[in-house]
Amino acid sequence: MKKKIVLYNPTAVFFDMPLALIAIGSQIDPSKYEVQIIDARIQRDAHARVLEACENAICFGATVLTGSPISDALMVSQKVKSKYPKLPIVWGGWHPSLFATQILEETKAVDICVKSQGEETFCELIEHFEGHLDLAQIQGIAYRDSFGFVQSTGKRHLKDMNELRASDYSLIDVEEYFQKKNQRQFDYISSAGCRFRCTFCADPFVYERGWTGIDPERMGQEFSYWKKKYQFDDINFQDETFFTKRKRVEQIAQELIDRQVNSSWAATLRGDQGNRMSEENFDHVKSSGLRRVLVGVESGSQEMMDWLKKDIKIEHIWNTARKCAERDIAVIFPFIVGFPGETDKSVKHSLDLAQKLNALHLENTTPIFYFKPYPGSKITTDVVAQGHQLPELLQEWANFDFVGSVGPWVSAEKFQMIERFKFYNKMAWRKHKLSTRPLQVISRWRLRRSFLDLPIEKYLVEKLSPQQSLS
Ligand code: B12
Ligand code: SF4
Repeated sequence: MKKKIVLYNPTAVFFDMPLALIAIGSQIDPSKYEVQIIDARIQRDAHARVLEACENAICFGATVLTGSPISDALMVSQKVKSKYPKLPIVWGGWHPSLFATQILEETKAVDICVKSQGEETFCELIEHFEGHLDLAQIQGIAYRDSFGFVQSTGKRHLKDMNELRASDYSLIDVEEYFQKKNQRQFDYISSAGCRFRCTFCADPFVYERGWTGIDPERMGQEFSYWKKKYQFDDINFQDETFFTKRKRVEQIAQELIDRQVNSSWAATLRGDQGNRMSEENFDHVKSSGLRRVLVGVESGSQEMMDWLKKDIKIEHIWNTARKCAERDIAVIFPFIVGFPGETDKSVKHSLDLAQKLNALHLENTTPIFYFKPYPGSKITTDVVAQGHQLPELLQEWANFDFVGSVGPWVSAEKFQMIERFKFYNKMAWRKHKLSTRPLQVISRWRLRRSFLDLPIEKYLVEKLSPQQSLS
């Protein structure tokens, strides 16, 4: 009988495929082990299923993001620990990558934390569970030694993704994700890490500005294979910065065309990258199916952008926006407001730019987030040095990003104004049915006059269709 490895994805509000668990699970020799992925977003009674699956398993692993997934991951790990005290419990993902030691010092429900890229580390952990390798020899982990002290091993350097086995999607029920998403959208990660240095982002800390990507030819082969099996009609690239290498992206586009994958696709693009791409480059990716890009703007103030070390000029954003609009490529332009010390003028620049980008192309969206000092970033390190208190306990981290908690850098008044702006900006610049056209007219009128008082329309719309929050 094959030995079992149980992997868990905690609850969350979107239904992206659990790429981290697929990635690590795919490295395990299927002739020796059975990998079982349980996803609390998809499967009912997920905790009960985990407890059942862990019978005779050799380890239980969970992927954990900062925020509400921590609560669920902790709860299920505690249940597993109390039913199977000898079963090793491993956490990996962004939160353990940042707080490996803190987690192990707080809870006995977790035995090992994996930091950063996890494929090779997880294989070595399996070797350890089989008695072939010492934990101290495994790079990129924290663990409790036989005296109960938390030990941390050295950094594991980024492994070339082409040397890893391809992700095996048969580890999950792909059809269930299509159903939940309400579209045959295939999630895929083609690279790990990011070369840039934005000071609000954890990536430079976790991946040390390293980057590795799968070769286009291998991607082409994978897509042909999965297309035949799953008949997807959209690919959602989850890479941090998909367009990192322009030539590579061109080759990927050509693979999609040559292999007749016949699928639209969406990915992340930086403003400077879009600015550098020629009109021909844009035509090419569009013809291969590009339907949407996500271009992080963060701020409409050049001064703020420079402070964030985005290494992007506002004119780059405009050039990218124009090239996309001309080809009917939709763009998500996320903004962040409420950085420590951010002035009202800077926030106003952001709201103005958001409105203009929306007006440029009705398929554009401009979500506005409030700055939260996510761990691992330069700004967070700086505010902590100035006395800002970060959460310490896991439960505090779990409550960290509840929507509506805006941090100390946004007053209640400013929050109210921004929320109203978000509503009217959305209503003003999206396609409407005839019945809701008056709402569009009112919203544009309000924005023109910067009149956000008495937001009756907002109240009514939100009463009739409440939004789902992220955490
Ligand atoms: C998909 C996604 C989501 C999905 C989560 C889907 C899920 N599985 O539950 C949704 C849409 C829900 C989401 C939400 C948010 N996300 Co998000 N998201 C991503 C995204 C784009 C891809 C994640 C992914 O699948 N990566 C591919 C896999 C292969 O990589 P990986 O997760 O890093 O896993 C590797 C290692 O970490 C490790 N590993 C991971 N898990 C495990 C488990 C074990 C046992 C082991 C051994 C190893 C291991 O091995 C893997 C292979 O090397 C990442 C960016 C990115 N490219 O990673 C952001 C990212 C993870 N998200 C982020 C943020 C900030 C958010 C939001 C706060 C966004 C917002 N503004 O509201 C929210 C809230 C999160 C929450 N608290 O619920 C941050 C990280 C924050 C953090 N510290 O946790 C990221 C890194 C983006 C960024 N650069 O800022 N997100
Ligand atoms: S915000 Fe995007 S581009 Fe900047 S460091 Fe993070 S992943 Fe890289």
